[in-house]
Amino acid sequence: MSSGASSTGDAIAALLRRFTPLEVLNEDPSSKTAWLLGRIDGEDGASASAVVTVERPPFSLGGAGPGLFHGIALGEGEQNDIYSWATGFANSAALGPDLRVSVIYPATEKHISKHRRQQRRWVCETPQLYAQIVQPYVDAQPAARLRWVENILDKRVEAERIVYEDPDRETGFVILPDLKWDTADAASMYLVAIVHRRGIRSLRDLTAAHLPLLKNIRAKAAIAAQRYNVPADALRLYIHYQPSYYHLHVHITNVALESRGMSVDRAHLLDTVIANIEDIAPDYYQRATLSYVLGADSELWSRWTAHSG
Ligand code: G7M
Repeated sequence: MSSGASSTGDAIAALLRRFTPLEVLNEDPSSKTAWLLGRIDGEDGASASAVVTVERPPFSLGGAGPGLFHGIALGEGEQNDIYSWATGFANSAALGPDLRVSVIYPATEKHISKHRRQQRRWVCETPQLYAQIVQPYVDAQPAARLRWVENILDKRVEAERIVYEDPDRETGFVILPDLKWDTADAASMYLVAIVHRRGIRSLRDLTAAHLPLLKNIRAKAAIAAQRYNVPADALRLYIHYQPSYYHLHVHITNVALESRGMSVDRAHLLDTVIANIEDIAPDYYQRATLSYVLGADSELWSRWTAHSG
């Protein structure tokens, strides 16, 4: 799908009109997000699964003027002394959009299982267990999982969203807004740096040979963030282990943003990664024991249980 502004919105809206919901996969009141599984009938009559994420975006009230609440329609509420409250609809462009949707269509079983509420399991991965369980899983990832990454690196999609690029094949990368961020609100800034170099699958592959690349991302993230007036000392940079996609990328967020992805069971701070490799051992991540949490319905967890069972 191309990324022109309203034409993309129109295309997604047309898709969603054909969406039949089947199951609420998950709901998270704290991030005001819900994940739905459904079917979408294709133009050829065949139907396929779709995962739709709906969330309430943060307010961006910087330019709010006197007409802010002119369209407001409120329902049931309460008044008590000087306190009153009600819920309803803003109907106001000044308050920003009230819905953000993202669609995965057609969705694979892996997409569906990733978004379905599930029990979580802790694993402690030694280098030996990496070699026995995880590496075969990473090697078996279908190339199609990285099509969106290749689309970005080859400028086929999201090209106009790139805020910084270093084109060097070894130490270069692109920085652009993560799909989770609509760019309206700098306090929730969420960018992703995707490296040009192919074949660095995860944290486990990083060695001293990659220090120039990692330091380059560290340095240039500040230039990208300037675009949104986020200062260099308000950035949180981290790498997920396990990632969802095995092509090295670095998450760059405003420190003000508290997102699920920054939790200790997944996020490895880029500064620490650089220091571990530079100051402790060039092969730190080939020797380290790494702990993380997996969904109990994930394929990787089933490989762990098959190995221990
Ligand atoms: O968990 P992991 O470290 O693999 O995170 C991948 C990141 O890439 C997540 O923060 C996703 O929101 C982001 N992402 C995933 N896709 C499919 C896209 C995409 O198509 N475009 C952009 N800009 N970000 C994406």
